[in-house]
Amino acid sequence: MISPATLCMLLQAQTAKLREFRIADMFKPLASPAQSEKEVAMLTFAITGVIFVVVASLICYAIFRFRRKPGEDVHQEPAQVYGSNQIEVAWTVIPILIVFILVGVSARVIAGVQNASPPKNTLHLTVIGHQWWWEVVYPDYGIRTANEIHVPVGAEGKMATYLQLQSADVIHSFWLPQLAGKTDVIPNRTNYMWIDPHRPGVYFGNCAEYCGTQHANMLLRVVAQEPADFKQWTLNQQRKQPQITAAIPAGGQLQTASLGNGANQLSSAARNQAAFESLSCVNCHTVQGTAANGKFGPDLTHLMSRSTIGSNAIDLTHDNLRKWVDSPQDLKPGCLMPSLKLTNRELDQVVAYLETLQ
Ligand code: HEC
Ligand SMILES: [Cu+2]
Repeated sequence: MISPATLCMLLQAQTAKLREFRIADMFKPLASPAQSEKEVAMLTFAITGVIFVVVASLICYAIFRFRRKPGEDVHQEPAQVYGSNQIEVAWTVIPILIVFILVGVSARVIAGVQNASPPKNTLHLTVIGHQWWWEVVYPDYGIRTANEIHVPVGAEGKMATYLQLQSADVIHSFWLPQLAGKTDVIPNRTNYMWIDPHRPGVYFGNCAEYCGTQHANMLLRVVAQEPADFKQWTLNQQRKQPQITAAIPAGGQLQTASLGNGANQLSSAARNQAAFESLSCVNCHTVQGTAANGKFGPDLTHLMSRSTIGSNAIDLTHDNLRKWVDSPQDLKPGCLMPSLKLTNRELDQVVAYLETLQ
C-alpha cells in the first residue's frame, strides 16, 4: 500500500514534471537537428493548412450555393456534368507536386541529419537504455554515469556531441524535443544521432517508446556546459572513490577485521562504507575505486554530482535519497531495484556513505 504522504509526494513530482514538459518545447529548438526538423514541420503544416482552407471553403461554398431552394422539386436531378480535362489534370498534377515537394524536403533534411559524420574533436557518447534509466558512457574519458548527460555547447552547425544509442533490454526511444527528433533505441543494434546545443542550460526529454511499467518515469536530462565547465565536470567524474575498509573478498562477507572487535576503532566513514559493502547494493551498483562493482543498476561513483535520482523522476535530496534506499518501490513502483528492508541504523550508514560520493 502507498501511504498518503508518499502519494502526495508522487503527485508533487508529477506536477513538477508537467512543468518541465512545458519547457521541452519542440517549437523552440536550440540545436541544429531540431531546428531543421522544425522547419520541415512548419512547411508541412503550412502546405496542409492551405489545402485545408481551400477544401473546407469549397465545401462550405457548395453547401450554401447548392441548397434546395424553396419550391424546388426534391426528385429532380441536378444538371449532370461529364468529364472536364482541365479539372482532372489539375487535381492529379497539383497533389503530385505537393507530395514531391514534401517527400523531397523531408528526405533532404533526414539525410542531412542522419548522414552527417562527426568531425574531429567531437565528443563521443554511448547511451544505453535500461528499464527504466539511462546509462551514459564517455569512452574517451573513461567515465560512466547515469541519466544526466553532460555535454559541451556547440557552435551552430558544428556537431558537438555524437551519440551511439543501444538498449540493454527492450525498445526505448531517446527524445530531447529541443535538441533533436526521436531516435529509437533497439536491442542488438546501434543507432546514431548528434546534438549541438547552442546555449548552456538544462534540456529535458523522455523515453518516447513504451517500455514497461515505469516508462513514464524514464526521463532524460542533458546539461549543456561551456567547454571550461564541461572540462571541470569530466575531471571530477574521472576521480575514483577511496576504499577505506578492507575490500570484501569475492563473493564473501566483509572481513571480520573491519567490523568485529576493531569496529569501534574504525572511523565512522569506514563503518558507513563497510555497511554499504556488506549489503547486496554492490551486486548491482559500481562505485569506482572500491569493491562495489555491480553492473545492473546505475553507476553511483559520483551520485551526489547529479541533481536527481530514479532517471530524473525524483530530486536528489537527503530525505528522498533515504526514502529511495529504504523503499524504491514506493517512489518508482515496479522499478528493478528491490526494497531491501534495511534497519534504521543500516539506512543511516548507507545514506551517509552515498552522500560522500561527490
Ligand atoms: C537487484 C539490483 C539492485 C540492488 C540489490 C540495489 N539496487 Fe539500487 N538500483 C537498481 C536499479 C535497477 C536502479 C535504477 C532504478 C530506476 O531508476 O528505474 C537503482 C537505482 C539506485 C539509486 C538511484 C541512482 C540514480 O542515479 O538514479 C540509488 C542511490 C541506489 N540504487 C542505491 C542502492 C543502494 C544503497 C542499495 C543497497 C541498499 C541498492 N541500490 C541495491 C538496482 C539495484
Ligand atoms: Cu520507455
